[in-house]
Amino acid sequence: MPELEVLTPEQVSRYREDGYLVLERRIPPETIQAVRDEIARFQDEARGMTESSDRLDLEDSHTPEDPRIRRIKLPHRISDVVRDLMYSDHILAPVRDLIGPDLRLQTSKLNMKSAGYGAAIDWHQDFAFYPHTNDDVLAVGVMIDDMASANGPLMIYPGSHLGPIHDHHRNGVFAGALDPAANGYDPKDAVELTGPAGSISIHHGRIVHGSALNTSSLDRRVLFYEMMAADAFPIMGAMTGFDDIAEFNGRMLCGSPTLEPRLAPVPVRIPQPQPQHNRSIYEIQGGVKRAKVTM
Ligand SMILES: O=C(O)CCC(=O)C(=O)O
Repeated sequence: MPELEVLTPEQVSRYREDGYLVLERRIPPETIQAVRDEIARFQDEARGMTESSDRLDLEDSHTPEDPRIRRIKLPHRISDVVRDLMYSDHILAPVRDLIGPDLRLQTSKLNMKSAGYGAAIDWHQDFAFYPHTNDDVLAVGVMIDDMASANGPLMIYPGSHLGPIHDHHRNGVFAGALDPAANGYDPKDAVELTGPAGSISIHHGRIVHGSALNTSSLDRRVLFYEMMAADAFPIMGAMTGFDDIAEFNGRMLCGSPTLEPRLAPVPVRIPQPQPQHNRSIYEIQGGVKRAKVTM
């Protein structure tokens, strides 16, 4: 095994077995505060808006007078703070220890899950949205607020990243959600990824995960950076943009790109055909209501 930068061999083994890790207080408090300040800027932008834009995804209950953002889309493109954090070793060093050294960005998003109404996300596997030639694919979640049972933490089924990619279709169309009961998952086996603000979670692209509505009085904002080994190439039909090789390689986070995909025997389902409204997971899952995420 190459020398590890920040993780212990035990943490690496645990990630391989369980499919997730939580690293407490990994991001400096001043950086978390800077992200909160950026969020306040976007909240001002949402005032007066009547529908979602390519920057802000609005809650169904949003009104121009009472702005409610569900998600800030691709925040690394519209916030230097979020972009600098993405390229920092706070984020990349532990990921390099797991799937490095060469990493490419899939996407970034800041899920707001605001106090009182923040939207739920149904159970799903990220790899069902963007299957790749190998599964060195993961998501880093930066906890911008303390994340506890009460405010809708991310929940996962440990070890589910070693199983199949489940059916995320409904009526012959990709619906972005799976039915946990029909696939043998018992709610008592779900684990909540909690921690103080500044902690990060890392979850495997194949792990079954979701989160409940936030009915508490505490915000639960998580900034996700989703990424993969540079030799994981999207499979045709995956929800991964591919304009051309320059744009593809322009998403490198560290290390070197390659033209030689690594082909691993991973389970794959193609997320096609796509639903009519597919601009975000909320829209895709909104077309279908299956098992709600509850504990
Ligand atoms: O914000 C969450 O709790 C879940 C995020 C997620 O799984 C997603 O956005 O794909």
